[in-house]
Amino acid sequence: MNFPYRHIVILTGAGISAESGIETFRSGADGLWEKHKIEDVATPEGYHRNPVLVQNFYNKRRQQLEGGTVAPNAAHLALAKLERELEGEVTVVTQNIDNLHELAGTKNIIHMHGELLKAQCNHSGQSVAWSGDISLDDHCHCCQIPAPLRPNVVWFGEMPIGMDRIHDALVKADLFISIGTSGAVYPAAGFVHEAAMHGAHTIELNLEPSDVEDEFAEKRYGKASVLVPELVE
Ligand code: BJW
Repeated sequence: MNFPYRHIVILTGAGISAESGIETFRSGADGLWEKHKIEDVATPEGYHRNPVLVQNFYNKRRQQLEGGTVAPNAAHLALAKLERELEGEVTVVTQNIDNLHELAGTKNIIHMHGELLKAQCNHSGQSVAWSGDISLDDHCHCCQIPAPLRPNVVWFGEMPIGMDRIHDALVKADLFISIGTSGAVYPAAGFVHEAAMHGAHTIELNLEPSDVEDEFAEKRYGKASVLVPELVE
C-alpha cells in the first residue's frame, strides 16, 4: 500500500454507520432521537429518572444489531483493509457503540463511548459481554453487592473510555482522519486540535461541515461509503 503515513488515528462517529441503517443522533431538525430527547436517554440523570425507558431504548438498539439486518458498509471495510495493509499503526477511535468496525475486521479499536453488546455493573463499573435484553431484574454477581446492570455506554457527564491510550496515539499520529461526526461532543471534538498540535496532517470526511471544520487542514464532503475508500484504497 502506497499511503505515506505510519501512525494513523481515525475518529469515527454515527455518520459512518448511517449507510448500514443505524440512525445518527442529530439528524432530526427537532433535535429528537428516535422520539426521545438526548438528555432523557443519554445522561445518568435520565437513567435514574426512568430506568425502564432507558433500558428499553438500548434494548431496541441491541436488537437491531443482533437481528442480522445491519452489516458493515464500504467505509468500515476500507478502514479494516487499511489496518491490514499499512506498514505502520492504525488506531480507530470510535464514538459508536455498534460492532460494525469489528465485523469489518478492524482489530485496533477503542470504543470511547462504550459498547452496546456489553452490560455494566451499576456498583463496580465492571463490564461483561451481553446479548439480548437487559432487564431491571438482571443483577451482576461480579462483586459482593449484587447491583442492577445498565448498558455499557458513556453518557454525558461520564468519563469516556481509553483516554490515556487515545492521548498516546494522538501524540504519535502523523495523520488524523475524522469520519461521520458532527463535532458537537467533547472530548472527541477536541482530538483534531490535539493531533494538529503534535504535527499530524488532519482530514475531515463528513456529509456536511462539522462544528469543528475550521480545525482541519483538508476536508471532503459526501457519503462515507464513497469518501473513505477513495481516500485510503
Ligand atoms: C454522514 C453520513 C454519511 C450522516 N456519511 N457522514 C461545554 C463545552 C465543552 C464540553 C462540555 C460542555 N458542557 C458539557 C461538556 C462535556 C460533554 C459535551 O461534549 N457536551 C456537549 C453537548 C457540549 N461531554 C461529556 O460529558 C463527555 N464526558 C466528559 O466530557 O467527561 C469529562 C472529561 C474531562 C476531561 C477529559 C475527558 C473527559 C461524555 C460524552 C458522552 C456522549 N455520549 C453519547 C451517547 C453514547 C451512548 C449511545 O450511543 O447511546 O455518545 S451522546 C452521542 O453523541 C453519542 C455519540 O457518540 C456522540 C457524538 O455523536 P456523533 O457520532 O458525532 O453523531 P451526530 O449524529 O451528532 O453526527 C453525525 C454526523 O454524520 C453528522 O455531521 C452528519 O452530517 C454525518 N453523516 N450520514 C458521512 N452517510
